Amino acid sequence: MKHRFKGLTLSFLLLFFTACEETKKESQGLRLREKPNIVIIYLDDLGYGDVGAYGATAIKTPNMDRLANGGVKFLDGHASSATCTPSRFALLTGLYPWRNKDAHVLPGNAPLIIDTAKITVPKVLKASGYNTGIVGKWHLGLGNGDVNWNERISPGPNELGFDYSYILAATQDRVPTVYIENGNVDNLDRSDPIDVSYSENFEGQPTGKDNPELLTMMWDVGHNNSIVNGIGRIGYMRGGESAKWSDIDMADHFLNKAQSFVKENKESPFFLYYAMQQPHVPRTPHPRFKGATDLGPRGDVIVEADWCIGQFIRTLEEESLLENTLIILSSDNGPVLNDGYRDEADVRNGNHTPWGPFRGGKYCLFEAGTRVPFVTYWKGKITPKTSNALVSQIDLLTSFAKLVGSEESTQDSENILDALLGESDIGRKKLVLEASGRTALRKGKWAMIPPHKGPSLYSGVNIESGNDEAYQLYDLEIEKAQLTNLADSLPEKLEELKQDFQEIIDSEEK
Ligand code: NG6
Ligand code: CA
Repeated sequence: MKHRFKGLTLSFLLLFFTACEETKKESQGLRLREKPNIVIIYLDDLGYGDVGAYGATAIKTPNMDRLANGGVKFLDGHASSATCTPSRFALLTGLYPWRNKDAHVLPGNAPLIIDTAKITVPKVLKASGYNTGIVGKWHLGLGNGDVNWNERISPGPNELGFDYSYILAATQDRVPTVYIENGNVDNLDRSDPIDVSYSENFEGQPTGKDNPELLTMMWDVGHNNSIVNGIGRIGYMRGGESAKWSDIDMADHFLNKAQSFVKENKESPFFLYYAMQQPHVPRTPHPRFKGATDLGPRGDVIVEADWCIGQFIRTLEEESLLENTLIILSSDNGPVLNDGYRDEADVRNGNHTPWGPFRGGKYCLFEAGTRVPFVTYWKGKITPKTSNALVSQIDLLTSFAKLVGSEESTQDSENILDALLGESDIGRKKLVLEASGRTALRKGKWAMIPPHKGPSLYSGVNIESGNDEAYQLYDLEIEKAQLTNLADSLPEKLEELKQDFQEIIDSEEK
């Protein structure tokens, strides 16, 4: 009797514990499902003032506006650098780009500049149960040097935490002009292997310099090496005919891949880094967007990008995922008009102000170099608002980690999750900005640019560098355009910022 009782108690206890385990598993599963999908929509060279919600009138961007007006529209949001590679490095690693001597605009055959042992955004999210993907522009190098484009190319995005990758290696204006899926060149015919060189041409191959009659878009500065689809590129390439991309179809192509990724991963939380190629040069709108603006191809490709964003949001809606997806919309650096092709971006710009109310643009240390459209959108979760918080893309790593319950962080990436979700107006206090190897500091309303040698104007692109041999100090609350240097009149403030700046710059990488 006693034994039977004991047996029963044991069975009950067993049942009880099994039930508890099940509930625990279920609640974990629930929590897992409750983690929102995360999508970064990242444009290339889109300026603060290129978006309707940020003041543009010559370009209509209803879909970006929908995100900006339905989410948090940050007015002081920054890319980590005024050029592409360093910004993308910081976005994925949560580290300042000036910590990595290789984080500058890379050629298309550069080796991968991120150490595969380092923590990255996709690794953090993958460890929290996310399926991770990148579609679009990479520009962080591939392989270990001397890449063979006809075999699997590694290391690359898949070795940094992305389960799926569909990328272009560097930029639309650099060879190789092919797509790479999970390390393999897409549509490659092995009997027509690809060769790439950034030092010399392959015998018998036409170039933009020697064969301008083959060009449909004229180069202005550089961009006169190999010709692909009538467009001169940076770098030389031979072979790979069947794999070469169609420039006018690139936007649709990436959109398709991004939509497929969403559909294939809708059951689990997913992270998608949708790195669009517009409005970087060469600007090649699909014919259905030609003439969408009066600004020429630069305006037209922004409308094209906006349409793609609309289609992408529609897919999220159709899959009933919009309420469960945090979308970040931003750009890798500030705007540029003529960036090396004669595509009329400068002559047809009219009164449009891609740089918004700020000074400078791409490559530049003044605000327009890094202050870009920065939007967070999460339907039903984020209450629409405008935020003045100082936020940087470098902070996404730690903030996403917090969002998914991970403790991962880096020394440079701050937790600004509350600001990103619109629940707080407090962003980061200080931020070091970078432009082509030069650095400057933002602290609250102050911008401080230490002395930098070199020309004050970039030839070719006609953009100021921000360089001066003296210290520059600006009060952005009084004057967004950074015209009045207060360094001499506010020596104490200058001293304070110099010290803050030096402290960050001297901090060792952990
Ligand atoms: C510059 C190119 C420019 C663009 C830029 C990279 C010339 C004259 N200029 O060297 O066209 O490709 O590199 O842009 O070649 S970024 O957005 O990827 O940083
Ligand atoms: Ca860029």
